[in-house]
Amino acid sequence: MNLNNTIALILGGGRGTRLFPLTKIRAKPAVPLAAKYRLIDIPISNCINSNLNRVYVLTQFLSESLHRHLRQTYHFDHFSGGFVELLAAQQTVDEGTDWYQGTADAVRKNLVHLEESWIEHVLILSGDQLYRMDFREMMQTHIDSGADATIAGIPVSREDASSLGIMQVDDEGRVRGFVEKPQTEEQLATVRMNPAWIDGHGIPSKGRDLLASMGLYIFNKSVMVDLLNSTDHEDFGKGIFPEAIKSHKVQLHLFDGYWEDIGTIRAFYESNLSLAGKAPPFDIRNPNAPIYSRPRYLPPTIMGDSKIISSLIADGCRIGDNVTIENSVIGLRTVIGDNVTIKDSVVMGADEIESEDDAKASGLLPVGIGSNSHIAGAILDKNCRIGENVRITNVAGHDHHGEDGPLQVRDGISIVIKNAQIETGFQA
Ligand code: ADQ
Ligand code: ADP
Repeated sequence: MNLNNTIALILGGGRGTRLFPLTKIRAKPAVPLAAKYRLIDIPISNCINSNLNRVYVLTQFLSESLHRHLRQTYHFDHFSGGFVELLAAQQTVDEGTDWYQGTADAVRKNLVHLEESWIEHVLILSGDQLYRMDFREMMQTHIDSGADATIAGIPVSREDASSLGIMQVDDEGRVRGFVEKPQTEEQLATVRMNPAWIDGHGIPSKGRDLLASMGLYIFNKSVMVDLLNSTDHEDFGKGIFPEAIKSHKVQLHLFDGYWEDIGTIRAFYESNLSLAGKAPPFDIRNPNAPIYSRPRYLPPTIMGDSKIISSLIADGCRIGDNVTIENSVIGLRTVIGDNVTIKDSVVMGADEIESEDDAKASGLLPVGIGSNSHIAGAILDKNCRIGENVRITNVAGHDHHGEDGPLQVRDGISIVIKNAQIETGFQA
């Protein structure tokens, strides 16, 4: 199976409110992930590892940093015809009327890019999920079943169902019912599966009797264009997909690997930390399907007499003496002073290695985490300047705190926003 007549459209994010404040000053696809990647590297790597190298990324605004990241990371031999290109709803971050109203609207506004006749299939992907999938297998399901559209689905239990689209399929795997984010038992009852069907397809159901949409679709191009042009649905999940199962043949592609939607602060935080454990559910070291990112030529991390337990440490860091880093993700170029404790935290690092002269000239605290500080249950966005003797542990037990300011709390997680400074001695 090859994907020579397929184009991938990656939905790079709406207003990004669920990942706020990480998306306050950057496009969602550019959010750093797993110490050295960005969210967008996951779906693009899946495409490349599936031999699919024609990719558009749909995003709300043309972010210079995202553009640079894509340009510097993904270039192909020009004889291959491959490209990864950004299609932005508008050119600036000012709010305006040109925002994509939803996922379907985003694709509808870019149909002009799909006109070339070699494009027969369109693969629609989400930009905020952590998983590894060979899309050639999904295409095989699509072709074998003769479907107009194929959707990837994964068995889930009741607890996970309310934030996902839930499908019901017939014996042949054709999708017959669908409810987007069911909230009530009555709604669930209309799409519940017989677990024996899931077991019968080689996937142990283990109490999971619901099939969730992973938000990944293959469409025959003409079908998708018709659906978009003949309706005004703004979203795939809420509008286009329910419409498609009524009027067309939509097939399930069953998947059972690791798959996480990381579109909320808590999911993003937990997925990052899960990668740092002894047996991570998602293997970033898989040599057969690597995750690609921008080559950076950084120096190795230098560490003093310190202790690291179950953590990811990226290149270019400087870590002092008597530091304890536990169950944490430490991003590129992070600087950590002496006697610092970092626990259950995601530290994104810095965009540049700051020289002492630059630090002095800036009149600000140096980039990094000052000596004797204690960070727990936190996300520190890039280029943070954390003073000495700072404690960020959310002692007050806030769940949601602050809409502005350098330190905010979301889903119980303290977040120091990008480029923020936290003064020496500060405690929260
Ligand atoms: P959600 O993830 O809630 O559910 P949605 O908000 O439409 O659906 O987001 C899908 C993807 O599109 C995300 O990557 C998001 O960032 C991006 N996106 C959203 N609005 C966008 C816009 N205006 N422009 C560009 N990109 C945009 C969907 C399905 C469910 C399914 C889950 C699986 O609707 O049925 O179960 O995905 O995660
Ligand atoms: P993020 O998207 O994570 O917030 P950016 O990619 O915008 O971060 O990087 C922030 C800063 O990093 C840029 O404003 C720029 O100063 C610097 N930078 C990173 N890579 C480059 C590069 N290749 N060329 C120039 N500046 C760069």
